Amino acid sequence: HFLQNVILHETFREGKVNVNFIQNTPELFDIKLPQDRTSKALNFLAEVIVNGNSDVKFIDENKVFRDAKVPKFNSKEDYPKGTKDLLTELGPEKFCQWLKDEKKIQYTDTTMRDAHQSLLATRMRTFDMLKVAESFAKNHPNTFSMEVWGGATFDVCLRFLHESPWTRLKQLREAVPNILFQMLLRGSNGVGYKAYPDNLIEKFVEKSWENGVDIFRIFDSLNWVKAMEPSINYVRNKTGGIAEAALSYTGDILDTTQTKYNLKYYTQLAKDLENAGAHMIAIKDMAGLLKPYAATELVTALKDTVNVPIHLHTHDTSSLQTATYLKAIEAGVDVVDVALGGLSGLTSQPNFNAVVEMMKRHEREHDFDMTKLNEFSNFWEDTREMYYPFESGLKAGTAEVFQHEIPGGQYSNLRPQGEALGLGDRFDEVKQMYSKVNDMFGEIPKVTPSSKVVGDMAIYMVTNNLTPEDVMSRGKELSFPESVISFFKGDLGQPTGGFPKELQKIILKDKEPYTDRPNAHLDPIDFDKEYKAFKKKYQKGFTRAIEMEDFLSYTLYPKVFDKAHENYKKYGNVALIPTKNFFYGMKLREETLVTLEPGKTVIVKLLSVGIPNDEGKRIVFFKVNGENRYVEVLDAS
Ligand code: 3PY
Ligand code: ZN
Repeated sequence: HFLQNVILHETFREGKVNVNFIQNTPELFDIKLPQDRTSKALNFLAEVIVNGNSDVKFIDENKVFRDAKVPKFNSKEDYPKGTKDLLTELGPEKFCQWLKDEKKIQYTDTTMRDAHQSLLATRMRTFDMLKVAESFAKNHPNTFSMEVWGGATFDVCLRFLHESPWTRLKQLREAVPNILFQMLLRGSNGVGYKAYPDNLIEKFVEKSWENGVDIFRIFDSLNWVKAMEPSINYVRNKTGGIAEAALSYTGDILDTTQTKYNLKYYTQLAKDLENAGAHMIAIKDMAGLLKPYAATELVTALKDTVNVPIHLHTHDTSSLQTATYLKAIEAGVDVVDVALGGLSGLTSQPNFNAVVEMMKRHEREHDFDMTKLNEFSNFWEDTREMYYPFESGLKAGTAEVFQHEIPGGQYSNLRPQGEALGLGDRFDEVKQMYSKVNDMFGEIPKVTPSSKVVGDMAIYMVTNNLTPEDVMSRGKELSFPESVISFFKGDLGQPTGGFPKELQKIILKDKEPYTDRPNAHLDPIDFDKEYKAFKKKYQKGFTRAIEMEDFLSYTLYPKVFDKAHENYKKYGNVALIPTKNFFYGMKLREETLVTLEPGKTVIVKLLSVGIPNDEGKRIVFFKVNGENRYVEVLDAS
């Protein structure tokens, strides 16, 4: 262990060792016999068996899970060439020219990011993704890109799944070396909910690229070009990847009574983003509001306005959006976002499998082996069963979305957020209030984090039985949610046309708003100093050398990182625990396989769970590879 401490020490790794190294480095002698990985995995299993997984709010004891089958592939065979190889060969500019010239419609598969973010509260675990990643890469190298990272997945991965999002990215990249990977970046808000220092976003972009991201879909929750520009530049200057800037679509361009978000607004925005350096433009229809005939107009106009490829993203909340895709494809859109059948539809993306069928014998058809593609849909349908506590409860498409405009990713969160505050029966009111708040705020695009501000205000008003008129007349006496105050101060940037002045005064009281970039008010990160301090604090709990990536996780989410780190020290790498056991523990006499590293799999069988002793602890007995082991767990009930 002394040797391990030496080898892992940063001074040693950087080759800066001198004769005083051992003498001046007392932490090298901090030798605690670490618990082995099997014991840590047993600690975790025993904890969930006795106390449950705190993230699972109810358990259906009768639930039977099906075995999700991984579609066949040849693990010995080389990967077929895909878009990632093409990007490496051509570089971003020529690659985008190739894409524009390509007649076949291209597909982005969002299954591993937006689909589960929008259907299962972002809880999909790396374990299940890794099961099929290689098979997908080998069976469907025709896929344009896979959205696998960013948005809410970063936060949820650390906070609820206790995994490192970076490890997820690295492992997926290894399993899928041939297809482009895509992430969703909230511009100056990174993968968080507030503005971060510019140099943090810059480092984040650089590291994301190094670990496997190729396409950065950059958006700003107020469509503020100034807020997207720095991220576009970081992608251009620090990576060999593609800067895809997004227009967040709101309103309805066909409705001539709506004058704010009309065709001219979007074409101008696209032009500005192209001028800011975007390699591609995305229409980010986060709520699924772009209707079929509007898609014809918008895509046609964008094609006439900019020279870069157009990528269309939508959510099928209304169940109408496949028609939108057909119209967009006929108008010349280059790529559309789809999710594998089993995780598609409703608040997720349109169905990959069905869209490919729709396009058969169309002049822009792109060939996919349907039998195989359907097997992947089945894999996710079966896998999804294990995530049932995180389902949103929405059972059918809803045309109401055209009124309330709640984004797909938020919809599945807003109901539980309301329920937690006792508004379970008043979700209809929350949805209506959401739309009224949008009007009060002067009609803003609603996408993370601006959507959260509108949601918080709606919930606040419903909880306190306030009407918009009440807010205007009695607002001076009210204390508004933190996120709302922060928004009106300018912390998320400036909305088109500015803030509604009267409401801004009511909400801010005597606080002064600002009108420049919120990032300008933040001190840059002192990487040298802060990274060093971070390493000193956290290295001990790590069985590998700490990396800049860990520091970035910590800087974005300090408390969440700290908790995940505590968890790691106790339970080791819980990403290795099979999903069924991760959420629900084990039944008596159940056997499960835990692969601790390639080639090292242990067979764990649950033998018995004892009654609590005087200290309230239960003894959980396992058989591990034929040997008896036990763990003591405090029963928290
Ligand atoms: C996110 O920011 O996570 C989104 O998915 C926005 O649509
Ligand atoms: Zn989305």
